[in-house]
Amino acid sequence: MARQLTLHWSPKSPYVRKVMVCAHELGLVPQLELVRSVAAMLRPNAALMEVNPLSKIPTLVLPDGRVLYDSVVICEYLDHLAGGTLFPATGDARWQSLRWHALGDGLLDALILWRNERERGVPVEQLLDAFALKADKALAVLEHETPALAAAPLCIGQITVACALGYMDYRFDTLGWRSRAPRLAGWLAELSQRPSFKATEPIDG
Ligand SMILES: N[C@@H](CCC(=O)N[C@@H](CS)C(=O)NCC(=O)O)C(=O)O
Repeated sequence: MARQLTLHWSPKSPYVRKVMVCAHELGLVPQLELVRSVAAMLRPNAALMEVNPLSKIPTLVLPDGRVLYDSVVICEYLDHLAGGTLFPATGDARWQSLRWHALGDGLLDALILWRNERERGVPVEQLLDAFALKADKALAVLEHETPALAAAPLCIGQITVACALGYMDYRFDTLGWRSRAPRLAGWLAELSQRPSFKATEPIDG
């Protein structure tokens, strides 16, 4: 029996979800010990900072004590461990999947900052507008690229884009993005049927 990997985890974090979707796809969930860890920008978590100075989740502690972060590093480590194909090694498929990853992750970063800003007593309207514009433009690109997203074998790119869209549904349900990106919505609906996505839907609590 392989030794346990300890994952600092939360059911709400979209970055953790990326890791968990990869773990499900790769059959590695039984090797993960999930430690519920609270990570909030305004409240650094002293226990978490013992292993990750940035106080962020996901953080993965290996059996020999080495620590990995951030989410894409952990995803690639798991893929390597399982001999998976979620990170195409060469060629156009590699650059395509890494660019989709960057787009999905960048969208997530903007959504998280947007949420923080809108919850401040007096948000800076210019920032709110800028985040909304970036999300809108990212959706337009993804809508245009939906046929390619659907045609490519599942990799870190589609997983990250889908986690970003899932986070939009979770925290920005009033945005109504589906009417602006109907093909993308159809693609997400299909991908969301996979057990890896069903098992990792964000939940409060
Ligand atoms: N780039 C990081 C982002 C991780 C991240 O920001 N996670 C959030 C939770 S969703 C967090 O830990 N926030 C705490 C903080 O920013 O101090 C990754 O991909 O893992």
